[in-house]
Amino acid sequence: MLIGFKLYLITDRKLFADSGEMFTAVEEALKAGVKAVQLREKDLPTRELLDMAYGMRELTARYNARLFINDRADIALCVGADGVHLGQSSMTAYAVRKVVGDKFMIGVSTHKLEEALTAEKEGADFITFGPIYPTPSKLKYGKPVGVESLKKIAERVVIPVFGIGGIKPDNAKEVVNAGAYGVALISGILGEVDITSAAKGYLKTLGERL
Ligand code: 3NM
Repeated sequence: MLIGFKLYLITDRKLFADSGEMFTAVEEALKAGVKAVQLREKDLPTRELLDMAYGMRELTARYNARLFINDRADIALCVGADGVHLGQSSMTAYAVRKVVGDKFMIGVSTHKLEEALTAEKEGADFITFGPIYPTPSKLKYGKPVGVESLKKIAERVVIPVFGIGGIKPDNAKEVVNAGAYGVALISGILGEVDITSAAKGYLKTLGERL
């Protein structure tokens, strides 16, 4: 399947005073040319997450951008998202693929080769691999895996690999040079004061049309 984006923006409403501010920031990134957003608000009660997912679906659709919902295939299907992004404790890609069509995209977070190979075998359309570099919340994601291990992963899997974790303007090129198809990030865009220029910078590095 053609993925159609190389820059994968992930949300974190805790970077903002409220979720309205986060929507404004995501819209700025979409205006700058971001074509894929993952709604990742893991601690929200289901009903609130559903409401937010409807809102994000409406927003991303206006900019012809793909929407993924973290972990919750059910919510992704309910709001008409383009796909789900599964973690290592989520349902398996295999279980989800059995009940969704081929058009519904499945991304999987991986942190070692074995997880990457399993995700591919089970029908994932793409994976994230990381954390490549130290991240603001480093304890949550484990020790940085580095670009050398990214290189090994990219050589072994056929599906697109997005580098994730601590990706910033000065290291994005290195991630791509190591064989990543694209980059996934939170703070590199949503943590910036000038979201437009941050997003455009990554899109340019990735060779995306602006
Ligand atoms: N997943 P930032 S690292 C959500 O390694 C996430 O799977 C990771 O945030 C993984 O771009 C990470 O601000 C955090 O470093 C990404």
